[in-house]
Amino acid sequence: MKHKHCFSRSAACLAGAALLCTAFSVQAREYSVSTVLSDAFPWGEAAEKWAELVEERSDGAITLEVYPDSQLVNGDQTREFSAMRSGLIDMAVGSTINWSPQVPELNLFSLPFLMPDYEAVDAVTGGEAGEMVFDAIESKGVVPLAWGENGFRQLSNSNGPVDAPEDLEGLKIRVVGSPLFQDTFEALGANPTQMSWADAKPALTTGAVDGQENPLSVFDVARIDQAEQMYLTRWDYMNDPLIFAVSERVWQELTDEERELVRQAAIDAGEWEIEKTRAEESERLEAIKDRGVEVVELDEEQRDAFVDATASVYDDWTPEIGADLVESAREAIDNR
Ligand code: X2X
Repeated sequence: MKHKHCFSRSAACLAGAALLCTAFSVQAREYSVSTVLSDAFPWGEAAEKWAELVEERSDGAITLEVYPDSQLVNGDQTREFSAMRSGLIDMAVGSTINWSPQVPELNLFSLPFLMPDYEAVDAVTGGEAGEMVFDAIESKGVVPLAWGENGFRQLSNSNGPVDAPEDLEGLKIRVVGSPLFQDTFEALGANPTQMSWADAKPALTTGAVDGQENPLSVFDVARIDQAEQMYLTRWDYMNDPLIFAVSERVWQELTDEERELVRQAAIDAGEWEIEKTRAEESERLEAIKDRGVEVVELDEEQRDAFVDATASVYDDWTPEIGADLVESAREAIDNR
């Protein structure tokens, strides 16, 4: 956190009441916000929106400075949560995937084909399961405030159309640094390689890997098609929610009123970003198709083959995530 003494917009300062200014100087506080993606992507836009709302509503007393590209953790996005916990990072808008090595409950969202549609996502994040996830984060020394969304993750590769697990046989797929993804892609017969986002595009461009998985917005903005990824399978196999959070140290510094302000701004920024991300999906898909990418849509039978092939992931990961949490999420989805 940085202090900006006697912030310029203070009317007292402008009136030249120097003494008053010293006596009542409002120390504008600046906090760092870490993100993996910049504001060229919905993810970074969510963080910028949060910053904008906090600055506006606190009349400049609190400012948030967004640091994209995982730069505060030298590109290693799986260290973001620990850095927030230890107070190196003040705040973050982070992915459940990247924080899952430290918070096993977050693997819930990566269970393959758990959430079939947006209603399912909202039922999980907005219900008891979402609260359980937030409690798990809080018990690790980070204060979660609101949800955002990176989106449903889709599969791309440079080899050919994928509409059955057999098509993935032996393909080298870049996955995020979370062991669950390793298991999912091994169950599908692929050859997964964990690497950071910073390393992903070079690895795709050089052909070190054949494929990757990310939401349409990421594929579109990062121009993954330029990295030979001309086949995309829309399989909606997992939704990647984002979480707005604050380190415990910073939270302790805030007054009750400020906490409420920061929390409400996160909720509003998250809702704004989720709506925008979802509304943009169809344009993104068109843009991707216009660039010549062959898009495969799965019918029910084809989708079921992927569901069956990845069923073992549930056996291995449910104890890790917590059977109660998985059950609560399933109930929420069934009753959505
Ligand atoms: O690394 C990725 O694939 C990304 C950008 O989607 C995440 O940070 C989870």
